[in-house]
Amino acid sequence: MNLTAYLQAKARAGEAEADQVSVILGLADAAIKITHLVHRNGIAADLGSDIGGTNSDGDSQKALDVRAEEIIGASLLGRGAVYLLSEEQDDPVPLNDEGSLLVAVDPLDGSSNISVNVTIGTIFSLLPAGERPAENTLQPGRNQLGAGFFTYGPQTTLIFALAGSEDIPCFVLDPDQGEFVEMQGEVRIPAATKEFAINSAYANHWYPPVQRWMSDVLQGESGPLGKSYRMRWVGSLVADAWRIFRRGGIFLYPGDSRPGNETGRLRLVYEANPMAFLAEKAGGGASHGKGSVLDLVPDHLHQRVPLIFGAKEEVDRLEKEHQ
Ligand code: FBP
Repeated sequence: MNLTAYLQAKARAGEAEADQVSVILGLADAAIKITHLVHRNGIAADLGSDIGGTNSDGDSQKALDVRAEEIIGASLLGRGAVYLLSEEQDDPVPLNDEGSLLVAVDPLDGSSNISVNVTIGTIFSLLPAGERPAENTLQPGRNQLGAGFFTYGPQTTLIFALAGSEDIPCFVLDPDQGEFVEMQGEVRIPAATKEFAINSAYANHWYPPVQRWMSDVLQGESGPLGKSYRMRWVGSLVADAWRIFRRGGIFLYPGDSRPGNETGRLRLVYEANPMAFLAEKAGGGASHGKGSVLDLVPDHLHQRVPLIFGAKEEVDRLEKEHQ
């Protein structure tokens, strides 16, 4: 089944609102255009090169960060979203006069991987616009009406979930037909895992709870957890997350003692909330160490948060270490 047919069926079943269908189809159009750019990277220009600017978080912007955001903004015109909240912008960007949604995006996640042909992606979150959309931009992730992400890698893929539906469908872009088609297999994150994702280069900066957890993990079969683990770290949240939603695992980007990283690196609104929404729907956990990410009320749009998500047993173990 293709994405359009899938969403139309969900709308008929009362599991998706018209604006949600329209916005996801708009984002899918944008993802097809971004895929085309990614496939042409290095032919006319290096889209991973710095363009000299920084975004509101102080990150240097790559050419593709900017192009991806422009494409997404254009693809959402006339599609039921009032504002675009973007990791690349200080303030909400007006989209349409009418609509029931706010759309938060990380237009291009994994910027450091653009130039080296490693999977990157686009993350999105749908929030209710309410009566006064401009005053409604700082909502907890629990309010999300839908969330998901695209990966641009060996394949362009899409995973999303809607608040009104139990399903977590995955789609792959069929390059012959130029449309997203549904993939086989149910998305469920197993409670137990032997695979973790963390950038261990920062181990000496981690706080004691994560250091204790990692020490147990690294002791393998002879340690308290009695099993040997594998490590994976792509350096693109979308790529590590896709793997976890397809085959399980645990992801951590904790806070650490590096200046500016005390509360983590990933953004609550653009990165952590969408992943947490999907993880909880998929039977996994999503925590900032001391509770669910989805219960945090952002105090500003670019707030950073420690993020732990995936296998429930490991999320619970990490929360115990934080008590
Ligand atoms: P960008 O917002 O610059 O794309 O960075 C986000 C991110 O790439 C995540 O996707 C990834 O998990 C993390 O940064 C990698 O960070 P580090 O380089 O510290 O391992």
